[in-house]
Amino acid sequence: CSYTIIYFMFNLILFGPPGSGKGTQSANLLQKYNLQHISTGDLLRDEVARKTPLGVEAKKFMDQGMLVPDEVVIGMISTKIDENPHVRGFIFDGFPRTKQQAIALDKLLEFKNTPISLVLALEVPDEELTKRILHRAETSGRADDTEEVVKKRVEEYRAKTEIVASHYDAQGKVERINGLGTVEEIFAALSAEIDKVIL
Ligand code: B4P
Repeated sequence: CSYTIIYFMFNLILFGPPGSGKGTQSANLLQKYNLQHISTGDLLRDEVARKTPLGVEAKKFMDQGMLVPDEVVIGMISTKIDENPHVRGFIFDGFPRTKQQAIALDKLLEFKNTPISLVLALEVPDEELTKRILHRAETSGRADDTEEVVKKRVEEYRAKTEIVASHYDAQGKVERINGLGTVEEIFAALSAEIDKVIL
């Protein structure tokens, strides 16, 4: 795919319920816009696979479809931002997932004088989320891709994460995107919103 150069710091949050396509779309967007990807899900799964103390603790929550405690996730993000001082910007995928995480992220970025530029929120109905994740379960090997755990993950999203969109609505930064359609159609819709901000 073609490559778009961004000339100023650009920080994007890709937001949406579990299975809405955040991971899928991030992979395409970071190539197109040359941004650094930060996925808390990926970072946590890496800690779990390496059986670090953080991973052992996080696994207890993840296997039940619950959010990992804020202080663990915020610490991880802070380290990751510090490890990448020279990037054009970040795609935050699956973070922030609580209001506390959003407040912490704003503070971390304020310190660097590079606030969130845009929040793209993927909207997908619950039945479709379950269908996609159970389809992924056939090959993912993820302990949290079962029907019971997916139900809990969606509940956690509605109870604790949805509110993050209001936090950024108050800053006028949220664009809602229909997350139903082909991966290419959704990628085009997301790119169009980014281009409005950067071009
Ligand atoms: P994540 O790794 O963020 O998991 P996810 O929500 O399932 O991923 P995503 O929305 O990216 O779905 P994907 O693109 O893969 O989190 C896992 C767990 O980690 C959480 O439950 C929590 O315990 C913990 N965690 C992570 N971040 C945290 C935080 N900040 N705070 C606390 N805890 C945290 O898409 C799913 C499937 O749909 C794929 O199979 C894909 O191929 C398919 N798909 C994508 N787009 C499609 C389309 N357009 N049509 C059809 N299928 C599509």
